[in-house]
Amino acid sequence: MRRLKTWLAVAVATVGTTCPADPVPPKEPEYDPSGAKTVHVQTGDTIVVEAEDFDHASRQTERSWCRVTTDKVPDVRPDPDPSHAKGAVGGAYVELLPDTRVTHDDKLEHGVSFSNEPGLCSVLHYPVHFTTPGRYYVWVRICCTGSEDNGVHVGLDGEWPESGRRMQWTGKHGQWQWDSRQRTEKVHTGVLGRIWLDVDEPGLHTVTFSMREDGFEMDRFLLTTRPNAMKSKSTESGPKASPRRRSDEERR
Ligand SMILES: [Ca+2]
Ligand SMILES: [Ca+2]
Ligand SMILES: [Ca+2]
Repeated sequence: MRRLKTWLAVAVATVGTTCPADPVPPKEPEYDPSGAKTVHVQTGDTIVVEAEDFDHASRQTERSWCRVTTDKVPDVRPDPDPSHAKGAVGGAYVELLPDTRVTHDDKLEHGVSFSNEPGLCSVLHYPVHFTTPGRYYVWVRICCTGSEDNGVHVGLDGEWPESGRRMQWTGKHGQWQWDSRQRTEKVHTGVLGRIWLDVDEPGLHTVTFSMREDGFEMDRFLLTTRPNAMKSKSTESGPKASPRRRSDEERR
C-alpha cells in the first residue's frame, strides 16, 4: 500500500505540471509475468511479438492503449487519422488514444499527451521467455502521421534504461515502417543502433512500452541479438511472430 501511495503521489505531482528536473520513474510492482495466460517464447536469436498481444496495460489515467483491427475501430475521440489496420500484420495494432496533440502547435501537456520520462504513463506489458542472456536490439513496426505521434519508450522488468528511451521514427507518414532509432538532443530524427535491452538471466521477463506521444500506433516489435537484423524504414512485414505457450508450462 505504501508503494501504491508513493507512485500515486508521483503521478499526481506530474500531471498538469512541467516535468521535475530529475524525476525518478516509479517501478511497476503490480505486474507479475508468471500470472500471464500466455508467454512469448524466443526461438533462435530473435523474438517477434504482435503489439496487440499484450498481456496487461497500466497507468492509463489519461491515455489508453486501444486495439484497432480491420473489423473494429475504438470509439475514442479525438483521433484525426483513419485506421491503418489493413496494412498491419494480423490486421491489428494498438494505438494510444485519445490523440490531442497532432501538430506542433497543439498544446503539449506533460503527463497527459506526452511524457519524456518513461514508465510514467500508459504502460504495456509483454511476458517473454528468453532462452539466452545478452544484449537485445529492439525494432518496432509503427505508423505515424506527423511529428507528434512518432515516439515511445521501451523497458524491461520495470526498469527503463537510457538505451530504451525516446525511440523515434520519421520519414514515411501513413505507412507501416520498421526502425530502431533513439532521439537525442542533437539528432531529433533519431540515431540508428542505440536502442537495446540487456537481459542478464535466461527465463521469464517482461518487456514494457510506455507513452512518449499520444496517437502512437504500434503493429509489432522484434528483439534480436543481431544489431542489423532489419533495415531502417523498411515497410516489409518482418518475420512471423514467435510461438506462445501457456505460462503454467513455464513453471513446470
Ligand atoms: Ca490516430
Ligand atoms: Ca499526438
Ligand atoms: Ca499486429
